[in-house]
Amino acid sequence: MKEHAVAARKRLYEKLEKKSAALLFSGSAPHKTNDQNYLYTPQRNFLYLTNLPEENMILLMLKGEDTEKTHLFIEENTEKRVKWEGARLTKEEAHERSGIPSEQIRYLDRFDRFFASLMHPSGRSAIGTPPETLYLDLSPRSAKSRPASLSQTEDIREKYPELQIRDLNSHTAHLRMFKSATEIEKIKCAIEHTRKGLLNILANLSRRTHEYQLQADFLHAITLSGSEGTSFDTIAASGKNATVLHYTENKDRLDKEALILFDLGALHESYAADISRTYPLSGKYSKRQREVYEAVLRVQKETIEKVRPDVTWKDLNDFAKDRLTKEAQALGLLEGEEGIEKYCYHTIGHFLGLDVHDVGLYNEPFQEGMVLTVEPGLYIEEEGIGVRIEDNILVTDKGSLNLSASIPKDPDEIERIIRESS
Ligand SMILES: [Mn+2]
Repeated sequence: MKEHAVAARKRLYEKLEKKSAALLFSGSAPHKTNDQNYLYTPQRNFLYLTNLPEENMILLMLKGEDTEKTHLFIEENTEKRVKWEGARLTKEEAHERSGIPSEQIRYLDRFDRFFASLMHPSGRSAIGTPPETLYLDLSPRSAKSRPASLSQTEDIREKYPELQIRDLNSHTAHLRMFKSATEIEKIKCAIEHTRKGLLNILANLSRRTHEYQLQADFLHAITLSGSEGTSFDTIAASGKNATVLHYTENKDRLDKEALILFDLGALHESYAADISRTYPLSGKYSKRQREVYEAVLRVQKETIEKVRPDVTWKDLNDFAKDRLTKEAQALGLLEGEEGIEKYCYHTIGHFLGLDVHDVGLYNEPFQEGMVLTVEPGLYIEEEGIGVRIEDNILVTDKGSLNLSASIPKDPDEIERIIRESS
């Protein structure tokens, strides 16, 4: 994984302008209540470039006329911190994990002075050519929120208004679209945890009474399997709840006649799986439930077949929408060609990686090494039926590979597994 980070930095340097600096922060856990914080989630671009999943670090990548030098700033271990929170990585450990030379790793309190001498070099302390361009991660978390790195660099931008600020994100998004063999292995591990979680759900399906219990069955199994947790809030949506796309309350009592839709995933070393399956709570799909389920399954399989290099997201979305329209007509939901948005109100999929909805250039044709989800659904509110089936697909040189093919989705197999475990 160290090799992966070294290679990622090398590829990023190729994209940066000469006489520039890229500045990335690892972030810190947001405050929750009183003296508690939320669990820390590593800032994804920082993690990608360093392999260091730790709070309060700064990465500074300097590109001169013909030099490239990476500097890292880390927190110093204090006796109190070691006793209360555990030890931070030492310089040597940070070097081991990131491949950044030890002599270029300093403590955080040195950062301001270091940056000042970079900008205003004077003989002895000259670090290199002063950068003219400063790349920051300017991807906003939402339309309303301000990118975190803007706040974190306020001071720098005030002191050095001559620095031209550029967004690093289009470059990192482009790099992160293509998964290395190491990354694909991690996604496969995340999928394997998820498979065990879903099998544990199936094994307990007939004896649970509430949605949250099945959510717990999933968490239990993936934790035992070695996953550090879920890649997003588990959706365990029975009956009509399945028609709410991001239903995560999981509080309702289970109606044995209903279907339950799970959209969930485990993490493996910060890489995500994202799988959806829809099971019959009675252990057997009713005639109508099976009709709808098989319609979605056909569309899903045919859409996966379409994934190959040079196909675009638009091609895939258009294809799936046409197929869903035909299926909705056959199910008696639609009469003409219009109106599928009533029964399927999301797009067919997204890139998958360090982020569940991973970064990437959604207008570019697929190429080998990309990983994406294919997840058609039909949501019939008036019938209390919501079905979504989602797999994780790797684009290969000539076609694609379904990385989650081992997670059962055939309706007969699902019924058999429930029957055998009840
Ligand atoms: Mn998804």
